[in-house]
Amino acid sequence: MNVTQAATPVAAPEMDQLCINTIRTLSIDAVQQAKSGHPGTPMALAPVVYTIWNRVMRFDPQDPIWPNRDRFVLSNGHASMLLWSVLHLTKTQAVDAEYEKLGHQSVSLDDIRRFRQLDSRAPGHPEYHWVSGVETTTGPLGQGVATSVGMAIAQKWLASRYNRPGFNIFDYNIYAIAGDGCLMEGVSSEAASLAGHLGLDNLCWIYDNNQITIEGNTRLAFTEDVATRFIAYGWNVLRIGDANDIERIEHALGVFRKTQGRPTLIILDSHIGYGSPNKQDTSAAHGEPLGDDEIRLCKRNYGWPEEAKFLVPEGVYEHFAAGIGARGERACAEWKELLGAYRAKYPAFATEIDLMQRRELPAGWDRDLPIFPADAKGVAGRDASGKTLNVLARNIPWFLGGSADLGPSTKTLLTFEGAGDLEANNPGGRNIHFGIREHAMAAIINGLSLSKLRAFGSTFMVFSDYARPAMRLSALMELPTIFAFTHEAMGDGEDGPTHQPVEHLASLRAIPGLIVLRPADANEVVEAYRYVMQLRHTPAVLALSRQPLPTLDRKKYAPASGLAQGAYILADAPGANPEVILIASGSEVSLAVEAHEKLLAGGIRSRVVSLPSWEIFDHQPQEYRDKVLPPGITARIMIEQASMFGWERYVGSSGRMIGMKTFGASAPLKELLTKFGFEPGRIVEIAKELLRKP
Ligand SMILES: Cc1ncc(C[n+]2csc(CCOP(=O)(O)OP(=O)(O)O)c2C)c(N)n1
Ligand SMILES: [Mg+2]
Repeated sequence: MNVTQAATPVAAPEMDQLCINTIRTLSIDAVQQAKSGHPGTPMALAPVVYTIWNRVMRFDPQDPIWPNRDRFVLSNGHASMLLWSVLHLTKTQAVDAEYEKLGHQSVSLDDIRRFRQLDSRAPGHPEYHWVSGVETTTGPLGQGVATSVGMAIAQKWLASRYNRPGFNIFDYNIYAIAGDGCLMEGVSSEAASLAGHLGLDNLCWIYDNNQITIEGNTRLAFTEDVATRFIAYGWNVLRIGDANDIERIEHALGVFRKTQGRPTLIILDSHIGYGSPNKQDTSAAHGEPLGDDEIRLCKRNYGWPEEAKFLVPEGVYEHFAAGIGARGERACAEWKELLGAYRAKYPAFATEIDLMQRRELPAGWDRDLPIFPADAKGVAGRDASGKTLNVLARNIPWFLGGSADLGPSTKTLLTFEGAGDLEANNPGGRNIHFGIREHAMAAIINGLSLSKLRAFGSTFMVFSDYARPAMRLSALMELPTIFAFTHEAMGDGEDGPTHQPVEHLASLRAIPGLIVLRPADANEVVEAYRYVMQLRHTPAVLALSRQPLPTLDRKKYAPASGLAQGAYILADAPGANPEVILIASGSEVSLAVEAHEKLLAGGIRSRVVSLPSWEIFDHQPQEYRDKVLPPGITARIMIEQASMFGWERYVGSSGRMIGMKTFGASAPLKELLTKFGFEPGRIVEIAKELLRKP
């Protein structure tokens, strides 16, 4: 039976309770209808979500991308029905990728009825980009809270650069809800440690301490003292013993807002499946529909009409409109007025804010980018990157980043006048010291990017594995994040197999929507950054060499700007009529060029294709791709110091590959190149074999 339009329940509890129970029952009904989902946690957390949204948060449902809004992150993303319920009940409006309002609700009641179904704006987990009002994609536990640290760093950074006396342009807070799973995951520990170090007092995590996860009670695997851990991190820790006590919750949130110099953790003791006589406090309430009989019992407990489904009682929408709706609208309007006055007084800063919000770049962003002269000795990819990053960061005030304690080696330190270190007492610094926390680094970069800052992170390529789950979310969220990974092959020779990435390029190339670029020389590094900086909705990895790579003579060979096509003909056979094609990326391009010269001298018509990016090349028109790699020429050799996985697509079944099948070895690079066959002579030999020439 469908009684959405039913009148207010007879024994109407007070309005707060009615709203809370609306969130609970929408969640229960949606999960039941979908025959899948997670009802228990929304039932338990409806009061805290209600309190944050309707009593505390400054968020304007009419303008969900207002830059100074408070952020709400549901890190336990499986409880997504909490978010769909509040987005619906607050009538939050939909906005498109171009930041235009679409004139309809972000989440309709129909979407909720179609929870977890194709095209519904109420998917299984919160999806940034898909549903307006979702601040970050969550579901992989721990990511949301880690990302929220990036959001908090961003707020402090924005405040530091743009706020002026009488103009608090950025003074928002970040609220994140986390479950046991989020706090068990390592990434949240990394992020919490850094948040404590940076004294992020704009950040409040609410820990749903229900002592239940999927396998049962947390006694099974999680008996640490979370409060003591967070106190040790330097957080303020509050505790609420009853998740239904909204006055206490509101009070604790007030304490958070008054706390200075440290983040706040509110430990909220809750009962998963609250109100369910047979499932409350059991893992059975976590991840499956309650079933019709149990739902009736729950509704009876809530004083709800037992047969009603997807019921939004009279007065509920109005109560949200009078709470968050009115408060948010007022705050947003006041802010827009403030920004108007600010614009008159600080026009240049206001322009920056405008540009940043639309992910655009300031005029002259690429001025003074270096041009490297031909040089056989060459420049290391990481050095060219460092020079380029410094120019870009000087030109783009809101471009910032850092590395996981490898800055001196990855050359990502910003050294120009005024760049500064981002620290608790200098929140406007441009160098972020993430510490040896690659996973949190990537999640924090996501948080910075979600806050519209342009952010980069860096470590050795081999440790990209430690950052990968958050990078995957970067791609899923279509964020223009930048990962500068150095020591991208065997250049780290003596450090040996633990430091020599092999499968990393292949595994990063496998992430949909992530652009991977492995530049061949210093000028390709510059072009790679030029390309990447212009991306507005795409993350990118730059794979950079540790060792110097010859700077190719661009008068003799094709210009590095060809990189923007993903692959280009660097050196060609006479008459553009090759019989063999050498395809390479990064450090192997110059080997291919050497081999090419030898082949030409021996009367063999070869072509060298520099292929720094599969993803970009694959997006070129067929005609261009066929020009670079003519289908008729099947004698092809690929050379890359990495797993060959996937290269067949360019090499074909008649071609050959020189790549890595093992984890490398510990030795000087020169010896490794000989051992593993990365030598021009070998390329020449294989070319002759392929062409059956002596
Ligand atoms: C990284 C990661 N590992 C595993 C899962 C699968 N998973 C989803 S919810 C859950 C249990 C979470 O327990 P808790 O955070 O306490 O949530 P509660 O059931 O209390 O809401 C697990 C293991 C996941 N979503 N993400
Ligand atoms: Mg739990």
